[in-house]
Amino acid sequence: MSEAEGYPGIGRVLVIIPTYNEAENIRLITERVRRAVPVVDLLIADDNSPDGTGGIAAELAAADDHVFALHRPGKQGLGAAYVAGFAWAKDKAYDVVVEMDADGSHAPEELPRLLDALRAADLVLGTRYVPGGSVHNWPMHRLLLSRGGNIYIRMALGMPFKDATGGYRAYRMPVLDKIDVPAVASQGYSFQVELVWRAYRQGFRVAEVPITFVERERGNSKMSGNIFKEQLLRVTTWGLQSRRDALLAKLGRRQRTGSTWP
Ligand SMILES: Nc1nc2c(ncn2[C@@H]2O[C@H](COP(=O)(O)OP(=O)(O)OP(=O)(O)O)[C@@H](O)[C@H]2O)c(=O)[nH]1
Ligand SMILES: [Mg+2]
Repeated sequence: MSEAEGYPGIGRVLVIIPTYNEAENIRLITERVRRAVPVVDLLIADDNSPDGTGGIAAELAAADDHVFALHRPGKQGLGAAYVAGFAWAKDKAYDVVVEMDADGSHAPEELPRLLDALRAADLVLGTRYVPGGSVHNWPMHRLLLSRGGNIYIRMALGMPFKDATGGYRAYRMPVLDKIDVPAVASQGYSFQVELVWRAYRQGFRVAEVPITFVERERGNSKMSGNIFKEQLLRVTTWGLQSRRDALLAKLGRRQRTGSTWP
């Protein structure tokens, strides 16, 4: 298959890496992506990082025609950076978009596993919590928070997925078209949850593949207590809304048919 046709059976793939103060990581992750899957393109979406990540991204883009940089005016959160990156991908007619962190937590060497699974799916989630998946160098409290959060999400939303908060995934473009990305209100981890939730409700095929998640070794985390609270609040609201909608639909059906059977 020629390079112009992209990844075999999948098409043209854009990996989006949002960055905020990732000067210590961005070169290495770019090299790793380019080496692991030479056929994909890469977009670094930087929020005018004070540590100069944007300048490094511009250098990397100038040196390699598979690498692009999107310079944004200031820190607006992970979700907003992805929304802008998705629009960029749509404009350039990519078939598939991949989300990946800059800090090395998501191994580019595992990207073929996600892309291969996308041949039989519309959205592939890289999942820490299935057999073969793992988390390295996380303190126990962080692991418990993440696993507990995912159990809560499964119960509240009735989705079967083991890792709805993860940020290593591959979307076919029609999924992003259909789920009205600009309307996604969440930031933080709930941005990731909201995207799966919207795709699942639209009936898209969602697959999970195991990944090896490694905690960042360099640079600072942007995770905060507020991000966790946002997730809890939003997931609870969506869960209640969806139960209300299901109930109203059932009542409407009964009224129409005159049936009193559930
Ligand atoms: N453009 C942009 N990128 C961001 C923003 N916040 C976080 N990121 C990037 O999003 C990715 C994930 O952020 P992290 O700080 O690693 O969040 P985390 O993985 O929950 O935290 P750690 O476990 O400490 O790594 C990284 O590539 C960040 O640079 C933001 O406001 N704007
Ligand atoms: Mg991280």
